Amino acid sequence: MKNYKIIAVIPAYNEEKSISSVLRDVKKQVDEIILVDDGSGDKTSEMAEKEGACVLKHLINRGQGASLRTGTEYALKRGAEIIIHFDADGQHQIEDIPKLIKPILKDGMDVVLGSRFLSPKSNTPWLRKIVLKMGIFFNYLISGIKLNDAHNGLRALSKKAAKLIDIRQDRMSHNSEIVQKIAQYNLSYQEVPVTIFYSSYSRNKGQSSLNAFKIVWELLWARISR
Ligand SMILES: Nc1nc2c(ncn2[C@@H]2O[C@H](COP(=O)(O)OP(=O)(O)OP(=O)(O)O)[C@@H](O)[C@H]2O)c(=O)[nH]1
Ligand SMILES: [Mg+2]
Repeated sequence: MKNYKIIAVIPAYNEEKSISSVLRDVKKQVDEIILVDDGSGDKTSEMAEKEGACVLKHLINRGQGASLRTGTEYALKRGAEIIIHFDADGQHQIEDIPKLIKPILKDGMDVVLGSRFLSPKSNTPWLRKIVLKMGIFFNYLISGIKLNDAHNGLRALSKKAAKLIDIRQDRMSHNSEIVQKIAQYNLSYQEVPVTIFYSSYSRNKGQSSLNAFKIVWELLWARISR
């Protein structure tokens, strides 16, 4: 099982408060970590280097989607067989990583998506729950795929899936884009329960619920301007 090279790609924007402990934890579960510093103005990069992560830097802030694209491309160059997308803000749990990897290794799954709604331990705020349920419906409309969660940044991609899913949406719309591309390339997928923990830190830093409108617009625009 351990012959597979597993690389975690961690997008980070001004995460100096959480990054060291996240990296120390993730290191226990993967072979390598690629941290993409998305134009942070704080010590995110320095702290990540201290923890031994391979740090790639965007000179300006480009968004989580662009960071994942940068990191995923490099992970493939480094010979990753499985790529884990993991957030830098401490909301994801390392115990969930083996659950994401298993369906790829055991059943040859292409993509494994984390679902916070399949885990009773997630403490998702009510407004975020409503927005995410709308996101689930939106993803269904654009892809025909009905999931239990939307916009969950914790996922695992096989090498094949990572090569096919070239993320073009720089900001938060990449989550829906990934679902759309799973359908487009007819990739196999599975959802597994993962716990997303909303702390006061992540709530203050995290996304505004109004971003949902921006995501819908960005994806519609991508279709119109194609
Ligand atoms: N906000 C933000 N995060 C970024 C950016 N680039 C990379 N990230 C990283 O992307 C990850 C997710 O960002 P969040 O803003 O927490 O998004 P989220 O977890 O989907 O949303 P919440 O449910 O509100 O926490 C974190 O590890 C961020 O550090 C960026 O431009 N803006
Ligand atoms: Mg977050």
